Amino acid sequence: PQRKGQSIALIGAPIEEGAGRQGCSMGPKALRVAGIQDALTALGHDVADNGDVSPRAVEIAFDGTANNPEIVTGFAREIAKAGETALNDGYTAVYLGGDHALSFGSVAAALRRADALRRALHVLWLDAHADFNTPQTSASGNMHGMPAAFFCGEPGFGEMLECPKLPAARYHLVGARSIDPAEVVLLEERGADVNDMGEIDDKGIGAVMRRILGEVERDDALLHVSFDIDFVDPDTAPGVGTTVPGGATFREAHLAMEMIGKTGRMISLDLVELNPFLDDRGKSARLMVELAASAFGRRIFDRPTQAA
Ligand code: B3U
Ligand code: MN
Ligand code: MN
Repeated sequence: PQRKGQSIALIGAPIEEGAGRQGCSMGPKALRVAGIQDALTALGHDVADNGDVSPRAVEIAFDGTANNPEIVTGFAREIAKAGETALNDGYTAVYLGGDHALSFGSVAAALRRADALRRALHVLWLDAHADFNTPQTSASGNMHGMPAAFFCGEPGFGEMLECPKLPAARYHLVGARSIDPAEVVLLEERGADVNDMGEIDDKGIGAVMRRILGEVERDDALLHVSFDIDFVDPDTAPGVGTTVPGGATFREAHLAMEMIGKTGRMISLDLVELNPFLDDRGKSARLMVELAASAFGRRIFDRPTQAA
């Protein structure tokens, strides 16, 4: 059930070097201006703002194509450290992105925490993309397209970051509508749980989410949620660098977040890929704040929902 009165730590991760264009570094500020702290406090939670992590560029290179590996790795390590500390101190971590490369660090922190507690972790990836490239498969070299391959244990990331690996069956992609051919092959081979937009159109977002969250319950697992704003249709959320038409509606996104909240199993949440430079008068930033509130218990009316 929904956990009331949680301690929540906001962790700003102003990374943009994983993306192909600039602007995501302004995301943490935009989410703060849009009122993320007040929105979660109003729900009865205790919300600490831990500020932004500052990266230390490290010397690292990958075989293949990977842009800005030094700064992305520097960010990933600092994010993992800040996240792990917050989780160990009993906080639910909310990462304010920043491009999706922040999830190299945030998921590493969640995996370390679950491992320490001897609990299984599931990762729910709400995204138009699979982010399952490696430096060997990526055509763009943009590392925001790679974190899921990394934490599912694909080779090619060298000494980037220490963390336990996620079995691919516990990587649940929802909302996909742009997956590269090499990613399709890898996702199939590894047995990842891919739910594209066709699946949502066919079954409904409620049924798709119920099946996934049922697996989380079955495993008595913890949940990390990675919310890429391009999961939502660009007409509704224009503040994003890589727009893909045909995304989730406002209402589908809210229902998904409400269902996540009701499980009481989410230990960490990424809010990523917001590009305030491309946004329309704060529209996308405000939507992300509202969706986070739904995941932390905001309800229109507390109706009982069908169990898993
Ligand atoms: N799969 C492509 C495109 C992409 C992934 N994530 C975003 N775009 N935002 C790539 O570059 O890996
Ligand atoms: Mn993404
Ligand atoms: Mn995406």
